[in-house]
Amino acid sequence: MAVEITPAQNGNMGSAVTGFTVAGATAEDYAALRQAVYRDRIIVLKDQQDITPEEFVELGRHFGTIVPYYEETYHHPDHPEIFVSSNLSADGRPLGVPRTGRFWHADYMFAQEPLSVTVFAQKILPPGRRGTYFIDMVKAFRDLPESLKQEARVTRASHSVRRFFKIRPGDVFRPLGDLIREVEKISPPAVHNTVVTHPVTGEEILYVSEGFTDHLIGAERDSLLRDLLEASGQLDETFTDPHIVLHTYEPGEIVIWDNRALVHCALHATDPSAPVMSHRVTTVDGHPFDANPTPAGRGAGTGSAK
Ligand code: 7UC
Ligand code: FE
Repeated sequence: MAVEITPAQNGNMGSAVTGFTVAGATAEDYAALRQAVYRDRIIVLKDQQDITPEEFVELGRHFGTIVPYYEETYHHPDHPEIFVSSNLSADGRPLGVPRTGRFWHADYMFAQEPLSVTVFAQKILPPGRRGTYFIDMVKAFRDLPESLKQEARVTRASHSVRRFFKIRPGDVFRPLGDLIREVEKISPPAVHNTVVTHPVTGEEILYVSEGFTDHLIGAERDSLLRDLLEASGQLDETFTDPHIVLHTYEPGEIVIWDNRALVHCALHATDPSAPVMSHRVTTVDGHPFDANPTPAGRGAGTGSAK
C-alpha cells in the first residue's frame, strides 16, 4: 500500500498519513513525511498498533538524531531512547512517570539545544478523552499586534524545568535544598530568543511557554511575558481560546510534531487510576535550532535598532 498524506482541511493542523509501515517505508516516503511535519506542524500516522519498540526508535531516527530524556526515571526499561509516561509498574518498579506534561510547554525547551521533532504514541488509551492540546506559536506570533511583536523581537527568554521537575522514587527523605541545587546544576536555565526563526520554514516563532519560560531578558516592562502568553492562548484555563486545538487519540495513531513551532499540554484521563501508557522519542534534526540566534543579528527588516 502506498503512503498517502492528506493535509488537514480548513486551516486545521495535522495531516493524516495512511499506508505507512516502518518495514515498507522508502527514503522518499520519509522525505515526504519530514516535509509534511515542517509544513503542517503535525502529522498523524494511522494504524500503527503493531509497531515494535525497535521500529518506533527507527521511525524516530528518520527525523533526526534521537536525544534520550536526561532523567532516567522516564526511560523505557529496554530502550532508553523511549520516554515513557505511564501509571503502570513492571517488576515492582514504576514504568516511566505518570501524568507528564500537564502544562503548556515545548519538549526540552529548557535545554541548551531544544528538540526539533517529537514522535508520540499513545500505547494504552484510557477510557474517555485522552489527548494533547496544541498551539501553533507561528500563528500566535503572526496574530500579535505589531507593537507586541517589536517588543518580543528585542528580548530573550530564560527557560527552566524547575517548576515541573518530578520527584524521583529515590528522592524520598532528601532535603529539598539538596534536590533544588541538583536540579539547577543538571538542568540550568537555557536562554533563547523570544522570537526564534525556524530554520526550515523561515517563519518567526513566539518561543515562550507558561510551564517552562521563567522570565524575559531585556524587556522594558515586567508584564510583557504575561501579555505574550495571554495573547497566544496559554493562560486560558477553559481551553477555548481560538489558538488552541485538541488532538484526541484513536487507537494505533502515532503523532509527529514540529517541536519548535508548537507548544502543547497533555489532556490526561479523568480517572487517574485507569491504566495508561505513552511512548515518545525526540530528536534534533541537524538544522540550527534558531536560524537567527544572536540578538545582535536581529533587527534586520524589523526596523528596530536596539
Ligand atoms: O514529567 C514531565 O512533565 C516531563 C517534563 C518536565 N519535561 C518533558 C520535556 O520533554 O521537556
Ligand atoms: Fe511534552
